[in-house]
Amino acid sequence: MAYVDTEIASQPDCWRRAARLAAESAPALPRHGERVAVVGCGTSWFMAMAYAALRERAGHGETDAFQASEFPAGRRYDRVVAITRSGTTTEVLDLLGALRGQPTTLIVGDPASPAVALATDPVAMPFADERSVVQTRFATSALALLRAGIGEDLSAVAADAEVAVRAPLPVVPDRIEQATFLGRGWTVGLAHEAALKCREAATFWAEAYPAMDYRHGPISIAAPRRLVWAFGEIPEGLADDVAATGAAFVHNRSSCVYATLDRWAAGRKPLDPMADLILAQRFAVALATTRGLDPDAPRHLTRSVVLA
Ligand code: F1P
Repeated sequence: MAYVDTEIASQPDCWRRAARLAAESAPALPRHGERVAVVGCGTSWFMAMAYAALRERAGHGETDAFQASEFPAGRRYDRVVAITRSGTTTEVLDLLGALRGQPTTLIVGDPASPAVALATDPVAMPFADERSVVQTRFATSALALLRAGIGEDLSAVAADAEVAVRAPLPVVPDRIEQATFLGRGWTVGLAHEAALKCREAATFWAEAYPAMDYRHGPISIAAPRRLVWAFGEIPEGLADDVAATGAAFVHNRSSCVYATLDRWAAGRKPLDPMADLILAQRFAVALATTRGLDPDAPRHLTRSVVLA
């Protein structure tokens, strides 16, 4: 069994711990009304995107997300939140160094990492750190912590995660040759993360777009034996448009492939999109297995990118 399997399965407990940690570390998290930027690289950037959309939608204040290297130098925020599992990613360390003297929250997996000393308000989540290079539980636990920090009750979300770690997958990996993930609002970040999991764990061709943009070109890729998987709300008519291409369509709220899952969810549906992401993580690992790959050890990738 790969490390990533165990790490994926532990997400329900990790999310509950993250929610408790949010209460304990409230002074370190963004305050109501603050103008906030959230940064990270790779998976951590995608979690930043999801949190930024959720926080702003919840009315807690303007919130932007940036890949750490693309932070607009000179722009002032009340607080910058950096997400990094390793605490060693060069672009994140460089940015925290450049922001010295300003309020910075760090959500980090390794409390002994160099990022900790660079932030004014570090929040460590060693319980969610991982052995696999491919991130799963740290990313979702960081998002769980941040969601709890804007007042969301994570208990139902963690219960959805219990379903998602055990339920049958909504699609059989070996019949699929390409996947496109879609989202709207905060689930755009989840869609990017799902696609990254397929690329990292399984060297599999996967793309991600805001759902409304899908018909502006990316739909040309859709075909039989290809997959479109949407998180959260979807635009009206999208399911029909995908069906007309012959591609498989997976969606928590409208797809017949979720019929089995609904039984597992004991009538509680739809699953929270973060639990839906667990299914996509498991899909990526299943793809890797189908292709004879070790999902813990992605090609050309290390635990973090440390630049010379
Ligand atoms: C960021 C990251 C990961 C990616 C790979 C390289 O790491 O880009 O998302 O999967 O492991 O590093 P971190 O800053 O969150 O440690």
